[in-house]
Amino acid sequence: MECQGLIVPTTPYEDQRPGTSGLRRKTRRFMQPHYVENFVQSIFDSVREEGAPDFSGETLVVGGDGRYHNREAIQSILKIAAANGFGRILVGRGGLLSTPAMSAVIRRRGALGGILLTASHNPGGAGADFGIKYNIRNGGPAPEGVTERIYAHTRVIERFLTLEAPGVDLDREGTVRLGDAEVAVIDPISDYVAVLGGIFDFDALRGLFRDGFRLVFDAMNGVTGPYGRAILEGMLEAPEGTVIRGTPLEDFGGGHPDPDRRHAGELFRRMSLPDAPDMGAACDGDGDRNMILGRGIFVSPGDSLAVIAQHAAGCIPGYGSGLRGVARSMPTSTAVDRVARALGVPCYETPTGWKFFGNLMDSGRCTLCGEESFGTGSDHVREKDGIWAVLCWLSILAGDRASVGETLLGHWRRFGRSYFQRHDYAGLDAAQAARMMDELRGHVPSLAGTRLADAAVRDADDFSYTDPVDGSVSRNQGIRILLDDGSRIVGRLSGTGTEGATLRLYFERVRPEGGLPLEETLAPLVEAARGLFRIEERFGRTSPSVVT
Ligand code: G16
Repeated sequence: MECQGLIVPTTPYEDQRPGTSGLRRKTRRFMQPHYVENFVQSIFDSVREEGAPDFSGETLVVGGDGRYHNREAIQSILKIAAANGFGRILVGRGGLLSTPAMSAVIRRRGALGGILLTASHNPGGAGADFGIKYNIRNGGPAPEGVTERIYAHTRVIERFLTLEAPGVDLDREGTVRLGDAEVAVIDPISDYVAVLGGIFDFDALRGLFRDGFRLVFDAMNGVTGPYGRAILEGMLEAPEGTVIRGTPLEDFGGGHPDPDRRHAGELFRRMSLPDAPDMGAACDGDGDRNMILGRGIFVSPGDSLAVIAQHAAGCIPGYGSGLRGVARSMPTSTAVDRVARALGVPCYETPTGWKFFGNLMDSGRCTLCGEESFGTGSDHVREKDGIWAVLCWLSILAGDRASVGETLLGHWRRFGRSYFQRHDYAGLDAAQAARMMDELRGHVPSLAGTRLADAAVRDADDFSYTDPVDGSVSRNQGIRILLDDGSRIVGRLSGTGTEGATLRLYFERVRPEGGLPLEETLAPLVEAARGLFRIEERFGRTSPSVVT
């Protein structure tokens, strides 16, 4: 395609600092003139400055979760990337690439990086949310140092480069030229399947379904629909209809594509019926989060990580030689720590955000990682991976010929149980919430040695993390109150919201027995946190907006 290169003058937007996972804002914000262009040009300017001055021999990958504005954003990113000199640009057919599939494509094709259009589990639509995330050469989300440099560029940007050219047909696989760049529209599934094929025994999983195992997989009208159909119903021969809400929709059918009790209500209902399937699972809009259910039983994300770690070497060929280590984000339950101890492998505690796992995996320190926010994954890619987690559970159930409930009970019997809950207070005044965190930061260290919720406070601080690989330090990552009976209260502000502030409070109490009532077991910790955070006094809230 003959195209005219353009240098377009622009002025900075003040609000382009990426959060926990990329830049997330209201879709209408992204639809303002040059909003996408400024951010994308800032990504390229910062990468160029960091030692990749010439993009002509480099590949860039582009794709998204299919939400409203995905295609428009992709068309403009293709032109900016071509104008900035990329030799080759790969884009998922239909503009689709799940977040873990993006990671797989970057790694398999040796790309410089990728640009993902997603606001993950946040709703989609003109009145909802949109996001842009940059992934680096290892396939993982850009670390903080990189996102801060991108942000610095957004503050001073004066121009972006683009081309005057017609749009690329995103629905037809094949190669076209855009200026000097070759743009290839690729199958969004095959690289990802090739990576999973190196880990799982697909024959054994086919055998499970052949023996009548019943799974319901809720794709929540997000990007995993086509992946679920191809992998579960296609390759593994699960019956047609195993995948529900399998068509990606721009507004996710009007719901939040967030795999939890509220938003996957139909799946919960089915799993509580007398003739419920053997297993239920759901993924979020971009396919990196997952939820696992058994008959009438919910597997908490912390337990899911711990169970996968416990069984990986025995049930999943890709981990047959054992795990090098495991990692979890700080608020995530300590269930996996106990498994790591039993396996004799290290367990790392990182701040919230998958990007913190990248260095641990790249340096061979850890194999499995997970977060309380419904994320589990391994070093096969550098993102959390919803369908991978489903295949892990299927492999464990196929290997042990046990149900989800039996597997979980067996785990609790051996390792004890982390009773765990997260309480979210959404839509708080952001300045007031920041003040609260500042006050607590000053106050909590003095709690050490005092008594709280029937136990002594062993330690209390604002979590700070030193990356063991590059020595970078991330401070102010959340208030931790650690009790001497293993219980924990954690409080931090969400980094993914698009309006006001959300306070997340996490409660964990470890007990040897598995069958105690959850709410009652955690009640003393909840009560203590109420006093410490003074939520009612500060915000007039008497109960959380969401309990997970
Ligand atoms: C993102 C990050 C996760 C993080 C989660 C919650 O998930 O990738 O690492 O745990 O946000 O973050 P916060 O508590 O700051 O809202 P996703 O699935 O939204 O990309």
